[in-house]
Amino acid sequence: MELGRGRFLAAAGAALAAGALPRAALAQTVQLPFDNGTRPLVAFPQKRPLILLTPRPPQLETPFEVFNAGVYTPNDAFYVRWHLANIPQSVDASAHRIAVSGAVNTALSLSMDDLAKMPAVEIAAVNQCSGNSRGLFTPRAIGGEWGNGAMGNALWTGVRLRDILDRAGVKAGAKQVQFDGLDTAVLPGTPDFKKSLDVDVARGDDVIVAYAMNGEPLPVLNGYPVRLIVPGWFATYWVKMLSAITVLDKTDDNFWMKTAYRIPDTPGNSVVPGATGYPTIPINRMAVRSFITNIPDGAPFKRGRNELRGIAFDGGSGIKRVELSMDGGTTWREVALERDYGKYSFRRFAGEWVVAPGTYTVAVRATANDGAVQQATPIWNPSGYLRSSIETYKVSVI
Ligand SMILES: Nc1nc2c(c(=O)[nH]1)N[C@H]1C(S)=C(S)[C@@H](COP(=O)(O)O)O[C@H]1N2
Ligand SMILES: [Mo]
Repeated sequence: MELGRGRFLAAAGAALAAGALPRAALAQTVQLPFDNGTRPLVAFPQKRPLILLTPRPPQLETPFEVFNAGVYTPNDAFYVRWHLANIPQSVDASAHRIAVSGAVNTALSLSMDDLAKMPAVEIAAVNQCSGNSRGLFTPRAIGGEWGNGAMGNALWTGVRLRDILDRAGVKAGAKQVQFDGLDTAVLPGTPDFKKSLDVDVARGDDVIVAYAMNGEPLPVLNGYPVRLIVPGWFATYWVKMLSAITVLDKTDDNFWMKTAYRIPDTPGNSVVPGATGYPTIPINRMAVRSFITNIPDGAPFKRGRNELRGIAFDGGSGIKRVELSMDGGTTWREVALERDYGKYSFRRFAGEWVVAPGTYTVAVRATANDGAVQQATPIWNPSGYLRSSIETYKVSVI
């Protein structure tokens, strides 16, 4: 697939780097709810205008109102995050191959046609960046200052990774499975982006090599023609433009596993700012979260009957309960959950509230089927990962 306006990425990148925003971008900005949170809206290929964090590598956030429009995040609104600046601007799917090698009995080179001949599975799953909501960390954490829109929910179609591994035959004693994509670093010193999963995780029922997203080919920026989907786990493992699957007989010690994307192995994965010397582990499953989707922060509300709508999700046990509070979390009221699209999907909810004029702090709290419940006090870690505390919204009723 050719990217429409093939050189747009590079051109937009160069223009933005030079400080000259495309004209369309100047018309509209978004204010994320933290210091230095003013961002332009910029349309990249196959994307509607999204909130620009960085142009090269592209990091684009989904405007939050998109999550109110439907349970699935449309492909053209789906957030984008890449680490390395050399991203193919088009990929010829007919020539694309996934090399399966390492500690296997038979090395494979799989074409898209090969994948099409294997049993297909479909799964609704939330893709959330580890650093989603990092901009809300206090004190601030180092990294891209995302609002809450570095996430999305899609229906993914593909083949089970396990079926691919079984075809190759994983050797006894294998420890991890490593994934690499077509993107490369600009500078020779920058480590290539590779991620690994333990063999038992990689062989899970729901881990798929996906060639469709919401019933369509993946947008190039979301990994066309094929990417890994690890439902319930943070998106750092969801390697895009997947080109190599390597079975390792040891634990992966590449930069992106050993140094980056690690969380404190402490209660709640939280530490006191400035702490050192604590053990860390690779980030893994997502924590339970919920958001209201139909009240932008600070927006006026009408007196009387109002509907509050939102979404909740967790790391794969599914949502058991969602509660709303109009008094900042002193009293809570359970609301109705809408249709269940599966335990990895966004779960929508809706509640009615009759309110008198005044100012309110609306809060939302979800409980997952595994018993985890959102807490009022945010966790903290130096990379700004895993935000999952109760979100609150200031509402004035006039
Ligand atoms: N090939 C490749 N895959 C990648 C990345 C990357 O830099 N290169 N980034 C990962 C991270 S950290 C995130 S958050 C997700 C973002 O997925 P999206 O751009 O489809 O939203 O892609 C993951 N897969
Ligand atoms: Mo990420």
